[in-house]
Amino acid sequence: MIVNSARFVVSNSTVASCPDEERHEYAFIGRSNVGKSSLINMLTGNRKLAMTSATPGKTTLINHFLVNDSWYIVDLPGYGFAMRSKEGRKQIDRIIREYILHRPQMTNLFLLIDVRHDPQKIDLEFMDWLGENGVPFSIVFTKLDKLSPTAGKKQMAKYCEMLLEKWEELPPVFATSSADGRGRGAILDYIEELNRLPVASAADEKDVGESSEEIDHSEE
Ligand SMILES: Nc1nc2c(ncn2[C@@H]2O[C@H](COP(=O)(O)OP(=O)(O)OP(=O)(O)O)[C@@H](O)[C@H]2O)c(=O)[nH]1
Ligand SMILES: [Mg+2]
Repeated sequence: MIVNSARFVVSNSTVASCPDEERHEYAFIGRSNVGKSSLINMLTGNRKLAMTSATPGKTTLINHFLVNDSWYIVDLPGYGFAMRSKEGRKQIDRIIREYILHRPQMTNLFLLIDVRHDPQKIDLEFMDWLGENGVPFSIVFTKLDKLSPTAGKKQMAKYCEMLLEKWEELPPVFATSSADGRGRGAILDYIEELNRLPVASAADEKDVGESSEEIDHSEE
């Protein structure tokens, strides 16, 4: 897919105030500093679209960007940022949870994992929570440019093997770098494919029965 245009539309702290339109949207989530905003800029070809920062905790709201005047990319705050106050973390977790569970037009959630790190409890628990709630998601390894090709492949294989110990099958997996653009075509093609499906609406929203567990920061 060719991206002809991408523009910022709105930031919100509650899902209820998000754009009320039947458009596909794709959200990007993961630990603080994993590279969500950078990936969005890489996908849209606009380095200034989503705000990025070397300091974790930059994105604190639900940010909608309209692409090709037809579908949305959503930049979400990162979870697991230890420097936030307990109240601040709770607030962010609430925003994330509500958005994910109550946004039927969110066609797919891209869960970002820094390829350099071994599996982290907080990400694994987050994936379990997505599974329990029937949320469609894909795994996006980020910052591949920071490892040699061999080390990157090895690290991803190790991660996937570990997931397969518990999961019957893997969700789609993408290898990316916002620095050199790898993975861009694969993600955009995947989005293009999903854009052909009808947009889900509140009427066919599954009764997901929100699990009451909060995202656990105890090891942060
Ligand atoms: N080398 C390299 N650096 C990256 C890549 N992606 C992100 N970064 C850097 O990682 C830092 C964090 O990137 P962001 O895109 O702001 O991360 P985020 O996940 O949006 O962070 P929060 O909004 O704070 O949750 C920045 O310094 C980026 O330049 C990548 O693919 N390669
Ligand atoms: Mg960000």
